[in-house]
Amino acid sequence: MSEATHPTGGLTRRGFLKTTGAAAAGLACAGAVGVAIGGGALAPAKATAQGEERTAHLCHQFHCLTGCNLKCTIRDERITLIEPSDIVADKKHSTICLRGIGELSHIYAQDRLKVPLKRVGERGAGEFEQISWDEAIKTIADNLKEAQQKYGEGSVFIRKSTEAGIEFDFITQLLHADSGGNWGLDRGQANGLGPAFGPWSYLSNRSHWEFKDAATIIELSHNPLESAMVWSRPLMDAKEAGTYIVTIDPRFTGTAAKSDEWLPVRPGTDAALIQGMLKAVVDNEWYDEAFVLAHTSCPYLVDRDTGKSYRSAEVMAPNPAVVSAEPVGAPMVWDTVTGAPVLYDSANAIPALEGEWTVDGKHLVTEFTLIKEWLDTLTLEWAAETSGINQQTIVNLADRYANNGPAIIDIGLGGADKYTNADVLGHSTAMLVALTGQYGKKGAGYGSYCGLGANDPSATFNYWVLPEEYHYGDSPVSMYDMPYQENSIHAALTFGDAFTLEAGAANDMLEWVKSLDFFAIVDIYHSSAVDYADIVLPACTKFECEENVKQLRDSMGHVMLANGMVDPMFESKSDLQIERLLAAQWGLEDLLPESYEELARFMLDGAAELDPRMEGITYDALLEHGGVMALPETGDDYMPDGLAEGFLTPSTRIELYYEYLVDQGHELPVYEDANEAYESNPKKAQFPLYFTQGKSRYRIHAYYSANEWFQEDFGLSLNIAPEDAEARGIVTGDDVRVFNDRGSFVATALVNRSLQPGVLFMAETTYTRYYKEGFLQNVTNSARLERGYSMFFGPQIPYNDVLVEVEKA
Ligand SMILES: Nc1nc2c(c(=O)[nH]1)N[C@H]1C(S)=C(S)[C@@H](COP(=O)(O)OP(=O)(O)OC[C@H]3O[C@@H](n4cnc5c(=O)[nH]c(N)nc54)[C@H](O)[C@@H]3O)O[C@H]1N2
Ligand SMILES: Nc1nc2c(c(=O)[nH]1)N[C@H]1C(S)=C(S)[C@@H](COP(=O)(O)OP(=O)(O)OC[C@H]3O[C@@H](n4cnc5c(=O)[nH]c(N)nc54)[C@H](O)[C@@H]3O)O[C@H]1N2
Ligand SMILES: [Mo]
Repeated sequence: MSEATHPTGGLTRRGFLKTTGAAAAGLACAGAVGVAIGGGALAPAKATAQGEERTAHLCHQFHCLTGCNLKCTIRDERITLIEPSDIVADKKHSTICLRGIGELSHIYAQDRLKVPLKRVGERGAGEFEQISWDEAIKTIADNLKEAQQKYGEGSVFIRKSTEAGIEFDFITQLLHADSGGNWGLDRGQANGLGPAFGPWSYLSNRSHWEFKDAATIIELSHNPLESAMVWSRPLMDAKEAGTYIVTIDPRFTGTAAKSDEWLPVRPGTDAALIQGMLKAVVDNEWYDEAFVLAHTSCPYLVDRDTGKSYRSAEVMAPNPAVVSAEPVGAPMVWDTVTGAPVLYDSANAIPALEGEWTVDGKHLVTEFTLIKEWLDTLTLEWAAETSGINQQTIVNLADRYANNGPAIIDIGLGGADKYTNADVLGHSTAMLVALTGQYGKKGAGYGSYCGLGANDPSATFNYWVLPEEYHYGDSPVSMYDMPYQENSIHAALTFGDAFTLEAGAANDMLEWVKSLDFFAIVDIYHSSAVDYADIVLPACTKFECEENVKQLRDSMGHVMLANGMVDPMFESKSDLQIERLLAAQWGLEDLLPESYEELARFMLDGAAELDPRMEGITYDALLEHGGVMALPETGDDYMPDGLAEGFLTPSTRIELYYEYLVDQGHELPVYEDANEAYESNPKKAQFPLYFTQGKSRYRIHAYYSANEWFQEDFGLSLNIAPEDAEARGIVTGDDVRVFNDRGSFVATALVNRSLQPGVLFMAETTYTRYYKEGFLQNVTNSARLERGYSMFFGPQIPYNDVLVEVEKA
């Protein structure tokens, strides 16, 4: 490939590997990973050099949910400049963030994994020696084969981290491996919202470009100015248009700073705040009665004595958002014309919204009556005391939300989602949206406005499928349960560090990993789990490939084919070639695409037959256009709003009463404390501080930690309020130890006013090698909510549901 002609620029690529490979082979041995390679691949390009220069474009990271198209200047086979793309159709999509600008320092970082490694020390000690690719691949295959022969197919666990797993995941399916079951991430509120609006309704079906059409936007536990930087634009457009923005966050975030109002909620108590709003809405009759009658389950009848819905014999499909739900009868309402129960959709009926009747000895009430009775048991004093937000503020917000034109609740998938009581929050917010009718009209809506197909139309590609006999194995135990529940896993292979990034209480997870017969990892950087692996394979970054093209993705209304890549650095390889090498050990490599080019051609070939909007977007056309082509415009309002064609619920209306949780007392969003983070927890005597985390604009989770610029200036800051710091004799710059009964780590104190006393904040997560001692994920919580197992997305990992103490280290 090194001599291949560049398809757009017509320039040749040099034999880059010939020199860097030799340099890397010379240095790699135990402990040498991360040592500087003098004058080799990591040396800066000379700005004055006269050399061959070309540009290439690619879709940057997915997992910041952004996917900027970046323009790279490559001189003498070294990337020398990274800029926002100038060939996207719409200038507003010409975006880049600090991570994109800083990529040079990241791609050429010292902490890249450079060569295949074999563990020589204890698991966890990080002692390795260099081995050949052949030996590494064979060792992995031998161990996976042995496990499957000894213990069965289900004994092999293979998991890709999100960013590593977007285009394909072949080897897992070829081996029928266990891929770890429910993810346990980003769907805590979704669990509580799904039964009402449909399983995937937590992803807003509206465009964030209509933020400016809202009178009010509530940013609920969401910090888009860091977690969705390049889309802060629609939010700022709204601000300029006069939209009133409220941010609910324990911390004074960048987003809070741009808002009209900041509500510093106590961690883990958002549901109490929303329930205070619900109470104000119902007590003051600020609900939208016409919407409630037409589109929600509020008039449906419930048998007061059993808590079960009163239904006809006629069978309807079960609620798709409820695990193992049974088919149900059609709901009934009380018809005020005939004075009798009738089917909910009877044409001539005028259903009662409230009331209680006795039919055949059954005491029937409407759901709305039950909701009112439940809200009567709550007080605004309670909501204020629990959430830390005063009563009048709660009432004012409810008034503004319900009575002041269209309003949006834009939820974050971090923050409040990462407590065990997130489903209660989701259910409460669903009720608030439904009762006020803030749904299905321009400038109104609820969910994560996260652009995953919602802000921009997405492309249609063919999907490379393996022959039927190759498929994922069962995952009877989810990954987050593996340290705690009996399971059949004996050997593991991960692409990216899933074990410590995706599981709370990393000490527990790593103890379990240590108990495995075998563990191998494919990563680009020396991530935390690398030290526990028996074999380590170095993958290359997005900017490198054995070929001139790499992944095909779609983002921001464009199809993007990464083109003009440089060769993989050191001895790294692309994920596709690594999967092919592995597959070859089973003689199955021919089932995989040979190259990214073959994969991209396949994905595009005939795509226009699946979706006419793909017309003309072919592999060759893409290369001619520098790798970027726009999809036809669809306008802001292209997504269905759910009202016309109905919701994905049995009755196609918003169903607010969760019959499947009657036995657990959660048919209504009855408040409950978080698992650990709550005021009256006796643990607070020992561990008095809430430890919250969130995203940093400098990283995508742990990714970008290896960028040395970021390490210098944006390292391991533990944000602490002045009162808490003073009480412990801590000043900015001190090394501090953060600890609880699960573990500890050392970070650098940053004393500041962004936090209320009693609350800490730190950006999640960074590879262990950047800590002096321990790491953040040691102290986080892995409690799983029992109720969660009956929910669509399963229990969620409550990373933020954490109490700690801090002392000077
Ligand atoms: N830069 C960057 N962007 C990213 C990512 C990244 O790693 N880096 N990751 C992407 C991913 S996977 C996700 S899921 C999204 C998440 O996007 P967000 O939800 O915006 O991300 P977070 O920063 O985790 O959480 C948001 C806020 O929740 C606050 N918070 C903590 N506890 C509570 C609480 O109890 N109540 C309330 N109301 N707020 C609380 C935190 O202070 C934080 O400011 O970001 C995506 N975007
Ligand atoms: N304490 C705490 N932990 C959290 C959170 C929190 O709030 N607090 N938030 C959580 C959230 S919202 C999420 S979504 C998860 C994210 O967890 P992941 O889905 O695992 O995160 P990613 O950033 O996609 O993947 C990062 C890993 O993949 C590697 N990698 C990146 N690109 C590639 C590639 O192309 N090929 C290969 N082979 N490897 C690659 C990186 O080096 C790193 O090891 O983390 C969660 N972890
Ligand atoms: Mo996430």
